[in-house]
Amino acid sequence: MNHGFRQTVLALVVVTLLTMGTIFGCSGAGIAATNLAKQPAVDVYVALGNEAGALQFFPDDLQFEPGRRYNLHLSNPSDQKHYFTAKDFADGIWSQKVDAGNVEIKGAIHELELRANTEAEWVFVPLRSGIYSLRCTVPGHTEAGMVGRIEVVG
Ligand SMILES: [Cu+2]
Repeated sequence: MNHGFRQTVLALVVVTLLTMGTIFGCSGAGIAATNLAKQPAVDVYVALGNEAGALQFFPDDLQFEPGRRYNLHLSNPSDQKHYFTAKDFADGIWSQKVDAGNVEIKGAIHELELRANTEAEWVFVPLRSGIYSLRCTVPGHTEAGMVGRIEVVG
């Protein structure tokens, strides 16, 4: 089985289990989540702004594959707060957790605010492909170009 095919099969299994859970009220989603949680995570690093105060994401173009588990390391090295907002993308993923400071947050996450000089890790599995927009919703930042693109392909 080639890699792409395996991912497709995995994504279908996940969707099927999620659907079964909905229809039968059983723990299909729970089973899927358990299996997905065991995959080693692919590390991805994104900085929100930089020390010089640039209103940009570094990098501003992200690619993920459905069915793979990612650990998105977000950092804000600047002296002002920034948001990582990608609501449509977040609707199509399974969020395992967000680790921020000494707190681990479970459940659906749609938006993260990173205060100056902070870091967070978002562990998730994309479930459906698509092209999504990313932006910082601090007033004026989107307009200044603090936007990005997230592509889930496969
Ligand atoms: Cu910003």
